[in-house]
Amino acid sequence: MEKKFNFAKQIVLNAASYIKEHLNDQLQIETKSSPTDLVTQMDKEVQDNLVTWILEAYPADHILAEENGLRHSISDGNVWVIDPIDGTNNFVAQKADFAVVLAYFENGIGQFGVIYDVIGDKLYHGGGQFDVYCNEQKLPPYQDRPLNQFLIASNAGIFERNDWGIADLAKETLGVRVYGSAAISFSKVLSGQLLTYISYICPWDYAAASIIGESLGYQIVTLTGDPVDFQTRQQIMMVPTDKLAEIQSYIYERK
Ligand code: 2AM
Ligand code: CA
Repeated sequence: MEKKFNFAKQIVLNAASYIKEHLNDQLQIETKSSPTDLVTQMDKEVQDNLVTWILEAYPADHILAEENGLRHSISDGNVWVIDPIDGTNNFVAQKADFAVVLAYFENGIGQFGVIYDVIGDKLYHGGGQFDVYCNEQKLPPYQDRPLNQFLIASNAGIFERNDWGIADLAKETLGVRVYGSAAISFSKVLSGQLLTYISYICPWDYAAASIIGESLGYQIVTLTGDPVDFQTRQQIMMVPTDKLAEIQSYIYERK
């Protein structure tokens, strides 16, 4: 597994080098499910590169990835989960605060995750049998403190509408942050800078963070407290297991 883990880190860094080399290329931007759900040729090219490298090295493995309808179930065999660019709108509008994300499962069991904040040059990696690091720095497990000493992050719409009482929860904290990339937000939870990240996202957005987070005392659950399905877009939160009950006490169903 160590060889596969090192390979994963290397191809994520290679994908990021490709993005940096082409950072000033003209972007061909298309919309997908909504006017704010964007994809560019870079998302597709980076994903194609990652898929090619993985299948050249491991021809019997399978892929679940955001673009081009690659939808293998994580519970069936050796499965790589790819988000080539997480935070595409940040990539398009800011050329910063986006990530390359890779997770690896064997028959549904998460083996490791890799999240690379490309412009911030921070590689978060680990989970399963591997310790969790940001670059060369080992990350400690969740350290508890009161709600009013933490920031939280969510997607802007959930906060704006107070969906599920999330704005009410935010009032009990130091405040809410909106970063526009699930992976960047999760990385700030993993490094203890945020208590939780609450959003409406897809399996490739949360797979790596769920594997890495489990090693540090976090879990990703739906806002109803159920396990995530790794198939559909769901309203989810990454929370410290120690704080799950307290956070859930603020959450209620509301549109
Ligand atoms: P993406 O950039 O890979 O699409 C933005 O709030 C965050 O939500 C990003 O991490 C974005 O991932 C994710 N997201 C998932 N599904 C989305 C959708 N349909 N529209 C916009 N953002 C989406
Ligand atoms: Ca993406």
